[in-house]
Amino acid sequence: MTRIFSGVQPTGNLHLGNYLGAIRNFARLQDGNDCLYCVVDMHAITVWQDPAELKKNTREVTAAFLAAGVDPIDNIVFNQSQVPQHAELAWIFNCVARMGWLNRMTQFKEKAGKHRENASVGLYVYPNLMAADILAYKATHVPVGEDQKQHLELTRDVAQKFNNDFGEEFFPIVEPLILDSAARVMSLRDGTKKMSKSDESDYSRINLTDDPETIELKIRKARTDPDPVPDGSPEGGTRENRPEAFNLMEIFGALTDQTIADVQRDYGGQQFSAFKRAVTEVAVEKLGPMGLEMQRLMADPGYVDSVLAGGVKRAKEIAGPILDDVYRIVGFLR
Ligand code: AQP
Repeated sequence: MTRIFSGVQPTGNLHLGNYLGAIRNFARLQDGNDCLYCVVDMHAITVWQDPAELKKNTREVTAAFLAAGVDPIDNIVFNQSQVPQHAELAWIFNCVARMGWLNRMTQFKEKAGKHRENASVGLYVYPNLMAADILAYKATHVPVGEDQKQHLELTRDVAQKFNNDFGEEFFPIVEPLILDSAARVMSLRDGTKKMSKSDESDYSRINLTDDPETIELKIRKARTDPDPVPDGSPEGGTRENRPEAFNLMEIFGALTDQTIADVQRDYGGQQFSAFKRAVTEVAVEKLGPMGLEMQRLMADPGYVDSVLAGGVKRAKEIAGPILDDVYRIVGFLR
């Protein structure tokens, strides 16, 4: 059986990119696989989080999983901090991973930026916690976007080194799950930057809780150029020279399960004003019901918390014995 682990950080402003790049696929992967879907609150605090907001955002991500169709009975839905084995295994991995490996992580460099000396130590060792998230369950597959490939490679290196150091094939060497349906969604204001929770401009993203009027406004205001929708001909341009145009086409394609070629065939040569109306219609149709369901769930925090508590119990049942074995292998007295 394939065991899949994936997580989303409760850092607020869940958006269309999180949905098309990750959460939508959670529901698609659940059939026939053993899936753990985690709200990674310990990753979130590697940068400052307001405590009250963190609680709210943790429930919001859980609500998004459920509203997107993840079944919490078939799958394990939980938040990371309630399962102590994540932190325990991360410490072991802090002692397995090498400084040189972490120094090469491009996401740390991007997130820490010029203020490297002021970044938290947690942000630096984030990839070790991610390795622990996956290996505490001996997960075999992780759905990853382009941005997480390097971290997954580190998970493989950590598993391999642990196995070599202790002379036991204990951890599996996890495989990336590259999904055709996982889209990379770019900012509505700048087609060269990914749509992101932390972008200062709310107009750069469509939030999963936006109402239809807001979705319409954001798509209408989305940056494009004066040329018509690319039609696939050389004159129509490329993703490189028309990133915003291609981003809107990719969003439309992802929401309707069509390829760029399909979108070009149907809309190529039309004015963007007309195409934006089509994008709005499909975005409202797909996201509207989900946003409402998220709001309904958010209004019932007791229920959301009970889903997490059920997931936590099941997650501990898997991770507990694995950590016992790790401690035994390492030589800790039990
Ligand atoms: N723009 C995107 N397009 C496609 N997939 C995306 N993901 C994020 N942005 C896009 C995917 O969503 C999942 C959860 O991401 P995360 O919460 O762990 O954090 P992130 O990747 O750092 O997301 P953000 O929105 O960019 O947050 P900030 O601004 O806080 O850094 C992941 O599978 C991710 O690939």
